[in-house]
Amino acid sequence: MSAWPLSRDGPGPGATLWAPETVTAVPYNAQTPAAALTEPVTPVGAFFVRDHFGIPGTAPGRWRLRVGGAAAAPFAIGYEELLAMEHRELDVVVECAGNGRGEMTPRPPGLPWSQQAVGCAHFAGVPFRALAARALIAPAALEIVFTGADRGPVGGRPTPFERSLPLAVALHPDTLLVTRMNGEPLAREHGAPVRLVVPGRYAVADVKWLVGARAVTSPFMGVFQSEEYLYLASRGTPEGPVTSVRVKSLITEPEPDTAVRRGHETLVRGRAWSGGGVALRRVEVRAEYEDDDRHREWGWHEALLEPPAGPYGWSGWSYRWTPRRPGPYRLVSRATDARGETQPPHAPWNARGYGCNPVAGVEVVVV
Ligand SMILES: Nc1nc2c(c(=O)[nH]1)N[C@H]1C(S)=C(S)[C@@H](COP(=O)(O)O)O[C@H]1N2
Ligand SMILES: [Mo]
Repeated sequence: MSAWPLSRDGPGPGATLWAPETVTAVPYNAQTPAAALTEPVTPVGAFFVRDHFGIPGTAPGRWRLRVGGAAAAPFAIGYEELLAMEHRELDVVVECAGNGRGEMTPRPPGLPWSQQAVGCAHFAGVPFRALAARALIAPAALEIVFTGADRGPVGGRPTPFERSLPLAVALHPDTLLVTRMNGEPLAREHGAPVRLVVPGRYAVADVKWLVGARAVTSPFMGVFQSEEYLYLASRGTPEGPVTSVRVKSLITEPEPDTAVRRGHETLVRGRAWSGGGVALRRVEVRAEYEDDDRHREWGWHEALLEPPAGPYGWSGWSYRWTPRRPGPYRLVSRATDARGETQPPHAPWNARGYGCNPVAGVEVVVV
């Protein structure tokens, strides 16, 4: 049973009614409200939604997943049969590669997300490798192409949402065909009845409304693989595909523009995560203020880091701050992971606005 209400069906007893904040109505794109980011597991009703073409209608009873391509024993599987297979459960941070784009200058094209196209969910799914084993994938296979049931015009041609994964990533035991999110059957907007979840990668890999998985023997060149979701320098030079989630943190408390009392302890709290299954090493907090028109900052202070819910979940953290002088302050946080990757001081600009993970924070007033 999920502890979280599904706002779609009306809240349960004592439930909070959540709703994502709409960014575009058609297709539906919405970000997680800041208040929901204080929850260790993001409620489904609050979870951000990113759709390129809109939500296709797929009834679980009619759903089939075709597994084939370069495989000796291609087959199709139905929902009931997939549900009966052994499931694995993982907490996973799902973050859009464009999260934070709205804060880049100049603003790259694309949805102007602030830093709320992110959430952490408790997923249950069947490792894709169990199906790959049954399909007898050819030894020459390089990648698996995953196909969603949604499609729309790209360059005048109807194009399905398709993404590929290198074979080794597709066959990793944590790459899941997800049927449940936070203990409930997958919601329509999150890919019902079945979606892919590739923990540690930016969420464009997590193909929703999954209907196909085919092995290919040469690199897949679909538009969402070879034209979109690339880090591009300002002249358009490709600098590699969007893959692993970059290290990031956010402050959830105090809320922006809160008044806090001088000489009193204020609890600063937030969340931090990294990608690729890499653990966090530390989170630091810094208080900045203007004095005689000069920018001043105190050093970084290490926050108390809570253990994450597994290798792909996020961690809560807290820091007790006692401000000494009145006036406007900016509180910022910085996470560093076990690889030594740390949040850069400024947004790492690229032409499409991906992987935006600078040190960021909230403004508060000390009274
Ligand atoms: N079929 C399909 N899958 C998709 C997409 C899509 O448009 N169609 N968008 C991708 C992108 S860019 C993101 S960020 C995540 C968002 O997942 P969510 O809507 O469940 O939060 O889904 C991914 N999977
Ligand atoms: Mo995304």
